Amino acid sequence: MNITKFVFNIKGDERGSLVALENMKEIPFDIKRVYYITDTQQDVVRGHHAHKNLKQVLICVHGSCRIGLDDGTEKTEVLLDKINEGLYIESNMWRTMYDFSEGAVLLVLASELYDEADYIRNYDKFIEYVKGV
Ligand code: T46
Repeated sequence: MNITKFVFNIKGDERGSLVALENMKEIPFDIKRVYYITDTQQDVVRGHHAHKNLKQVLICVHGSCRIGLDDGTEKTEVLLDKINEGLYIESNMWRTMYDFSEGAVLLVLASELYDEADYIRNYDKFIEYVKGV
């Protein structure tokens, strides 16, 4: 499975680090929504769904977590543990997020506004859907 991980520039100096992300530059779409996930315990698994259209970039801006990806044929796992690494997840990809370290903050940049109709939350339906795409 081809996974796209972006590596962003860190504009660091003696004061600390700064990472800047812009539409259609570091991020390959217009960012319409930003959300972040915090306080997820290590034994919790989030996600368990896919999106029909949504594209997202996931960045663990503090701590670490793992992302499980499944395109209906292959499965893989990606570790996010750097403030300047972004995992690009395109549509039609089943995802889980797990193994959150204490205090982890997962930042997500999304190409669309929130739309529950874009979610596929049943794995069998996801497999059926990707076979028909
Ligand atoms: C994804 C992974 C990486 C909203 O009201 N607006 C939003 O923008 C989002 C993302 C969620 N919500 C509501 C819907 C649920 O009542 O927040 C609640 C938790 O959402 P969910 O159970 O979908 O959260 P995760 O962590 O399982 O999945 C989220 C995103 O929903 C999903 O698109 O790709 O993070």
